[in-house]
Amino acid sequence: MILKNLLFKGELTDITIEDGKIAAIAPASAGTEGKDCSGLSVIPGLVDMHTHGCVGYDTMDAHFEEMSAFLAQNGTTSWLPTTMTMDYDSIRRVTEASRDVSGAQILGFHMEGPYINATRKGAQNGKFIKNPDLEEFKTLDGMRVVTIAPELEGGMDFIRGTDALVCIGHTDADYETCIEAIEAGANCLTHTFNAMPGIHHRSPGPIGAAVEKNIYAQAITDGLHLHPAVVLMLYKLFGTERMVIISDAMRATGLGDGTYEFGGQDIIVKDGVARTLDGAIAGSTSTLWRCVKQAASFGIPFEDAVTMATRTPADMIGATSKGRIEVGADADLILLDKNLEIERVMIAGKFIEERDEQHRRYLEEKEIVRSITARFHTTGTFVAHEVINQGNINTTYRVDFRQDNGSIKSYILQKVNTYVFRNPKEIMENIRKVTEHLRGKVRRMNKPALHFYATDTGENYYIENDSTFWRLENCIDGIGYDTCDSLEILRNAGAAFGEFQNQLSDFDASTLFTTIPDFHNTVKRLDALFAAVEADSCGRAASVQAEIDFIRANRELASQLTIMQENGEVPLRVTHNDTKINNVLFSRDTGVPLTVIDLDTVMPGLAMHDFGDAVRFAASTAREDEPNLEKVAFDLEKYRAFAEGFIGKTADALTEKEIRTMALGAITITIELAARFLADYLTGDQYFKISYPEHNLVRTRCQLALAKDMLNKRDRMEGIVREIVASV
Ligand code: GN1
Ligand code: MG
Repeated sequence: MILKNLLFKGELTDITIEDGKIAAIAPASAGTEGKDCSGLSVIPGLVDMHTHGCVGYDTMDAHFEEMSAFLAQNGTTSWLPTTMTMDYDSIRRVTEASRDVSGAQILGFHMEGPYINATRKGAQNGKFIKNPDLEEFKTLDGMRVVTIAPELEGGMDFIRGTDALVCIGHTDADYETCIEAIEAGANCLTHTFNAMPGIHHRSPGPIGAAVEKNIYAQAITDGLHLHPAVVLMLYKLFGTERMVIISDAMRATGLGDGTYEFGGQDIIVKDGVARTLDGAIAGSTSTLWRCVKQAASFGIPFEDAVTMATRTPADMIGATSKGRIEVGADADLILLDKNLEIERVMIAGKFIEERDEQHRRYLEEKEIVRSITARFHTTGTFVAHEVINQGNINTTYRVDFRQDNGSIKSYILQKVNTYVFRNPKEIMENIRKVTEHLRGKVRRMNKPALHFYATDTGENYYIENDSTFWRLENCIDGIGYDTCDSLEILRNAGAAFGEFQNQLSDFDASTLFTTIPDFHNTVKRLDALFAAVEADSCGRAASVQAEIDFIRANRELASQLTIMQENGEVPLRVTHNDTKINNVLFSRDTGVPLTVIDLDTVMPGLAMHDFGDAVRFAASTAREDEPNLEKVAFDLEKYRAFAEGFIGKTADALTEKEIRTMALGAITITIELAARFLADYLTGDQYFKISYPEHNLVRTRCQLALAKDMLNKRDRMEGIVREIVASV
């Protein structure tokens, strides 16, 4: 794309953009097509390294879409969502939230507290203040900047030890301490003058140290936090190379006066000024763009004010493709009219209007989620939702509700796939019985129990317009693994599924509905594949001959367990039937398994299938849909670890035949799943969710590669089970 007739540094020129980057800044040759910008001037998109919120949202809400959209409209094209002094879990949630936004790009996070000085807390919540803790900080993914008070115990070691950029702020440190902190690696002052000692002629304080050592200085130039003369003074002291304009904006930005929550406290905004109940100024309600214009109005040349909100912060945080208009930089641009009003904004080569589609879809989805969730008995007020990319069948969201005390309570909302689950009410009936059966046992173990919420009419589901089927369950705070290299965790996962089976051993299987008939009837699954090959409704069969041949060649082997079950040689038990390791949630603190989730397919089944499906997934060296088959192998060490956990729990209950066919269960279920993926590919991808057209084929090939490796290792797989049984 070429933007033509832009005023750049006082001259008319064209800017060529390729792959989201600036490819040329020069008049394009005559006759080349482009978008005429008829003399609009261009500056880089703004970079806000210190901002908390806007349009009713705060970084601590851990939902960035709305904020990013508003920021982009106001010229901020990238930012560091800045966290407040709060408890560790709340801050961690922020770092784990989705950064896939349609507007201003998220370059990482800025953590403002809790490692700050209580006497200079400003609007931070004193309740959560503590000394710097490097080990804790390291667990927070994506923290690019941290504000700390260096005088706190452990402050200097923290500065020396961290890779993040350290800003000195909310501090009572004197000049000498700040010099030491800067020598240890601190490189910036946080909202200079605010929440720190000022300059005294015998006590130059943090600012004296910062000037002497030539580090960066953030300044809130909204006209409220600093007197205009002080803004000019900082400009003269630090210059465009070192002074960074920030907004420090809070959630009222873009909205009117009123009472707002900020870091777990009430903030009152009156005439655009935000204050805590004690009267401390609590962040600004200005956009960064307004701060730039204010700074210019105080006498700083406009270009310099722009630099201090673009290139300087970008350089400071090491985002050197941001905040500049030069060849190779990201095409983050603001087009201004003659009165310096924002006309258009571009992020990574796309005008934000083109990104509106993503935002519009988000808002639509949000409205659906909000209105459906309202049907269930929840507490608090709806904040936002996030799509959870988990599972190949249902659509899953996390829905967050703010509670009266400011904390967030999350729920899991699911839209059940009624193509796959033809009778979802029966599933919910099964789940009700199973969770009730489990609840008492689980409580005795002091573990969280799954719970589905009721609607006003008392059902544990809600059907919208006779068509979509929804349910809401509690969100258990735990970690799930899509891949896992830790043998310890695998062993624990095996134990969790084994335990699950044990807990259901006294459950009356005859009370369960069969939610998907013949779910793991491998004979029928392969028949269905061959019927799909025969029909070839999408004309894809010819291209997958090798895969079909392999499955055909192993048809007999893969049918053995189904036939044994039909002959009564192995017993039906109440099984989970979908034992991917990501269906076990582990405690974040102790790593112990908390609960087994996804109970949709709890039905009578074979223990070998639960075991087999789990190792198929967890003992593979690659993801289930790895396209590069060289990466796909069956890892016997992982297999052993899982088997130790699973068999350790179930050996007593299992029959001799079951134990002997555990390894066969793994091979069977892997071939069966390959056949299911392939049948879905041949019939037009109606069953499994796909992310790209060939996804089911890629999954098929990956499963077959895994099955081949299992076949080669079958003797050892069987040997390992025998060894484990002998030792328990
Ligand atoms: C499906 O929804 P999810 O991802 O938990 C499927 C399983 C497959 C699995 C493969 C009801 O499970 O049988 O093994 O994909 N569930 C159903 O990833 O078909
Ligand atoms: Mg499932």
